[in-house]
Amino acid sequence: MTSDAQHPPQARVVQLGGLMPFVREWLEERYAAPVLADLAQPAGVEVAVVGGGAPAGAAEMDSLPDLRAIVNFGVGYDNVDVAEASRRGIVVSNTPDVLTDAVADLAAFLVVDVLRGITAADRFVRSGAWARGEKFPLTRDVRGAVVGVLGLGRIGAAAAERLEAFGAEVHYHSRSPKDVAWTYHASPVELASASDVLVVLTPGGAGTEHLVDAAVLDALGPEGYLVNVARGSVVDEVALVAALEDGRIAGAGLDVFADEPHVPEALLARDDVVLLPHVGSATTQTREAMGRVVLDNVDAFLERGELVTPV
Ligand code: 8YV
Repeated sequence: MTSDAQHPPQARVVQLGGLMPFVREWLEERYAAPVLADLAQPAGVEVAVVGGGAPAGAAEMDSLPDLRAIVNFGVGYDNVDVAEASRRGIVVSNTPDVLTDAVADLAAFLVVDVLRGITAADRFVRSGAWARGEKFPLTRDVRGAVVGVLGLGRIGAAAAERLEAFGAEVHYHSRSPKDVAWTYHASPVELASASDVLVVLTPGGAGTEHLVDAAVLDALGPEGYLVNVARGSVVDEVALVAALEDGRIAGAGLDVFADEPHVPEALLARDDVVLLPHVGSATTQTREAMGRVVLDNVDAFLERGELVTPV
């Protein structure tokens, strides 16, 4: 095929938003994949790659008449309108498994942090309080704490194993009981009332929106902590801020928010919350592994019309 600046080769792969620079480079090198805005000729594009929660909905699908696959960089795909895609015969993939350990690590770290006050203690030292002779308050053992995992999928189970190694007692709620030794609760409210720390690890999307509401937070209670490494949409953030302000829960560890990268002003000032910039999978090794799953899906789809990790 010949090409020049006026007649670039017909793209088969396009980049939608939210992709990390190294993934964009890989897509450019391997498939000469342009970004949607630079696409000269939309006809013929079969695969769209998206990441970072950027939308892949009806508008993006409308602009790509020959689209047949959406490849998502990320295990969560609430940014993709899967129902609309399947109506159009478009298949969707994500990046499961390769990020399980990194996200489960971060979930466990946040549980340890909210109980032991690690980042709060760091702020205490930096503020000069220790040097002034103040004493950092006693915290709480992880051993013996009841950790309630809300959503016992791959990441939830991996987080539970880590927390068990710390001596925590694991309880969980999922749509149905699993074949595990941990204690099942039939609803999020029941799980929260049994838990010292409630760890949110469900998928995002309409099915779980505000699953953690004021009633769940009240069930968690004034000694209870919330940890969320799933999606901000799963927690009613207004109810969370109110519960913290009223002392109806003890604190929170949050890696995800309703309107990222915006964090409610009220949370920024509080010492009883740990705030992270959505870094559950953000290690070099894990992000590269996710990138390779993306390429495997694009390759498999272009070669044989199949995805390796369809949702
Ligand atoms: C990333 C994530 O923030 O995989 C997910 O669902 O939330 C994270 O790994 C993001 O998707 C990377 O683009």
